[in-house]
Amino acid sequence: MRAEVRRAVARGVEHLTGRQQADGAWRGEYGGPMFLLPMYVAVCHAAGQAIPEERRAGMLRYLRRVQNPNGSLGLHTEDRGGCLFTTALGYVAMRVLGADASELHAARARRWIHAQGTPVGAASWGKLLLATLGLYPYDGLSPVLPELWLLPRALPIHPGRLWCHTRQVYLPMAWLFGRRACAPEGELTRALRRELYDRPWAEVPFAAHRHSVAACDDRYPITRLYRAAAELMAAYDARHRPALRARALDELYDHICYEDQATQDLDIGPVNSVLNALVHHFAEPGGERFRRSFAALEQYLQETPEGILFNGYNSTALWDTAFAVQAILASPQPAAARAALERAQDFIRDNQVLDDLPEHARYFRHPSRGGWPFSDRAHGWPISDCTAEGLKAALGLEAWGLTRGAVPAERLEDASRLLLGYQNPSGGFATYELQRAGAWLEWLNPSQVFAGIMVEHPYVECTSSCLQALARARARFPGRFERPIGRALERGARFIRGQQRPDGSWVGSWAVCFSYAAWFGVRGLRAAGAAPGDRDLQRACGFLIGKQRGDGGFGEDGSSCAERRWVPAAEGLAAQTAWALSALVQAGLGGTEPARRAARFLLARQEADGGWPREPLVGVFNHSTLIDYDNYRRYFPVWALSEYDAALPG
Ligand code: LAN
Repeated sequence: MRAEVRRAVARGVEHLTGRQQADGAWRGEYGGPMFLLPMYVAVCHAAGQAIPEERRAGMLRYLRRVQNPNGSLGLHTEDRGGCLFTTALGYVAMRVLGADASELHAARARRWIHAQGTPVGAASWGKLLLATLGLYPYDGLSPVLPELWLLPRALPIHPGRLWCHTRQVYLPMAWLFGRRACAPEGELTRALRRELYDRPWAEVPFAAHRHSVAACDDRYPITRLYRAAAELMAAYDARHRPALRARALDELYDHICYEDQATQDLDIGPVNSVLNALVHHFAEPGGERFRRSFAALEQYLQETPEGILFNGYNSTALWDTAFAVQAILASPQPAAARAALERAQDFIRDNQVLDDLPEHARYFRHPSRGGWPFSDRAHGWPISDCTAEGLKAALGLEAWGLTRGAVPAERLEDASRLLLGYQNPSGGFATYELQRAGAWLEWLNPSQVFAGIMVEHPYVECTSSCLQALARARARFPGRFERPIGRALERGARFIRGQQRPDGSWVGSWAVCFSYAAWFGVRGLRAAGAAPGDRDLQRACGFLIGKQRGDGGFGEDGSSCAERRWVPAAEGLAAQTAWALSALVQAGLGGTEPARRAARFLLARQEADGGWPREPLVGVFNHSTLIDYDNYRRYFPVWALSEYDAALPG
């Protein structure tokens, strides 16, 4: 078997290196969420930006391709039931892109929208976007008050304490809401008003639908607390003082411009990048800020065989590259890919963030110096686990002997210090920032379709990555961080153990789901010093082995994340099997039958070109939304098989 495994790894590495890009990075398709492309098209329409013919065709092709047989669009491409928020926006997008109302796909979508009760039941983000297009009146919305940004910073409900993605999305939303920003009414507006609703526009009782939500969109129902807060805010909004509103809007605009500047107009994510462009259009139509902001959206668009999609981030470059490097370094013959590793090292080195942002505290930004982002330096928002995986890859390359292009020692130290600063009092690590408010703020989540978006939470995945990186940093700089890293490892391990469920599993948050979290849980504890025979590691393996399929593979369905339990997939998947296999090996079970069977499964699934087949989406965010990590099926099997090989006796 050993020879077979080695051949598979060699072919897998060759496949990987063949897909490396000229700048040394790997980047994967990052589609999945179904609200992104329609939001982009909405902005083009509101801002009067014509979409070139070829592109319009590509976008239409994509929308039709992902449309469900029942006519709906899902919250993500594999959500077969459908979602009114995305279907309503998707329908508008189809029409803006030139589809006739009578055309088959549009007619089907419209029928489905009507069957769900029309957009009065769309989740809140959908209503707000429709409002900016004149397709839903602002008085039918739950308020997004700009004045919240003027509250004293010490208050737990100040927006500066929100999870950065939510903060950055509700920032332009509050501006649009406060301004009642609305595109001028045209022929298409009037047609869409007729098509979307079941009675004449003037007769729809929108104000009574402020909290209405169709069953398909009511995935995380708003709480009574939020409803009460929304009613209070609506009462205030009806009597707001114009001078205070104007001051609040200025404050928001200042934060929006800061975010644009800090990210070269890319903005932290796909949603605020689209919304910020919309804000600039309404603030100064055709102005320089709009031009730059709108131009930056190009970087999110991607042409694929299925049509043109809007990616969930400006790229996956750093994350993919850090993992690809570690997978190749784990292989028996990294030298076969030496040139690829050198180029990857250049990319990793050149995309570390070197400095803190000016006035970062005033703009609620955590320090950045020494961090790595998910994508690249231009984007510039460092993340705890991206910093950790970047650091691990950098240290691995240096240790393997690539010293000429290595990340300078003081920057490795900066990264280590930044990592130490990300640890929360609980011992756990969150994503971009420290926890700034209690988890109770989730009770005020207005989104209806996402969970866990209000504040930072500590995650097993992030914690594990950070512990692994810190353990390596301690070895790299003897005596330098001995005490703080020692303490951090102890506290982090306690957090990971505390998160383990009685059945030995951990719930994953950023990929599907238990196999991903097991991979991190086991590696994190090992890095913090747990021996292979550790009871919690063995419990984790017991859980995994109980889920192994007859063919040796592991497969969990995307719904596992929302349901918080292992829902078996139709078949075993390469990435998930790789995570499980690697966890077994790291816990000392590499020589056992379950590990052998998992390895066999991966060997059998490998394709002639050395890669693994495209499979259902394995990425996720906020419990509900699946997202594509297209390269996971390329490097994780190589990595796991390499570890399996190294653990084989003899
Ligand atoms: C991402 C992408 C990267 C991802 C990892 C680094 C892989 C993870 O380990 C930590 C969380 C993080 C940073 C992450 C969080 C949620 C994001 C930003 C996304 C999945 C990409 C898109 C998504 C974002 C929230 C989409 C917009 C929707 C909102 C509810 C604001």
